[in-house]
Amino acid sequence: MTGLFITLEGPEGAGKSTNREYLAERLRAEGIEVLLTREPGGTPLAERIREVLLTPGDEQMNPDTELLLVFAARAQHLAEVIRPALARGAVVICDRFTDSTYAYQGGGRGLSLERIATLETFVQGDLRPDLTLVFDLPVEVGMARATARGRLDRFELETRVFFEAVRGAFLKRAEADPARYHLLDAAQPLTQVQQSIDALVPKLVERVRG
Ligand code: T5A
Repeated sequence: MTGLFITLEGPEGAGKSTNREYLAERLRAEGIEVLLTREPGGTPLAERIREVLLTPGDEQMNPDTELLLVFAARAQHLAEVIRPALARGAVVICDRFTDSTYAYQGGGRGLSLERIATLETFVQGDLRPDLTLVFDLPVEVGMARATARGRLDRFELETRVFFEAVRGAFLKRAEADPARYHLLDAAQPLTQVQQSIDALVPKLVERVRG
């Protein structure tokens, strides 16, 4: 038995954390086992790596260091949490995954996409999400939401140019593979975003029940 691997992606403040709970509750209401997790993080060790990645510091982090830390956390998360949950047939909903690496380290930092793809295969083998919801919104709207929430993390301190590149990378990936990606207009009021999620639920339930 294999479960279903769903990832939520998009720029800062797009509503991924808010809506992951919403989607999980909708599936649980159908009697489906859902494991809700996030990246970077998802295990105690990976959460420690998350702290390193998100905490601003005096020493500038080298982009290659950042890339390797993201995949180090992912290797732990896959081994300890994601693969076991999928193996027992659960739906895994993960707030960010490797699309964020392509968008932030590839689009934002300008690292080689081929190098990211090599690490992706090294760490994940052939495991890829079954469905990726991309929460898309203008950079200024997302940043206003993130800023309203309080202190900014190391990524949120980046420039507008960086975030435009991140957004563009997500959109490019979504356009290239419409079978896997589902684009949501995250600038809409929350009730409308959640109506779009509701519309996906029957098909997901059908997929899980096979
Ligand atoms: N990263 C991650 C990499 O660089 N490489 C990688 O490989 C990975 C996996 C993680 C950081 O790590 C980077 C990317 C990130 O910078 P994070 O905290 O997990 O950081 O991700 P963030 O995007 O920073 O999380 P946010 O919490 O900022 O964004 P969310 O989760 O998209 O947004 P959410 O749900 O918290 O909502 C933000 C605010 O907006 C409101 C919410 O109530 C909340 O206050 N909101 C809305 N308001 C109006 N209308 C709506 N439709 C709304 N939806 C939400």
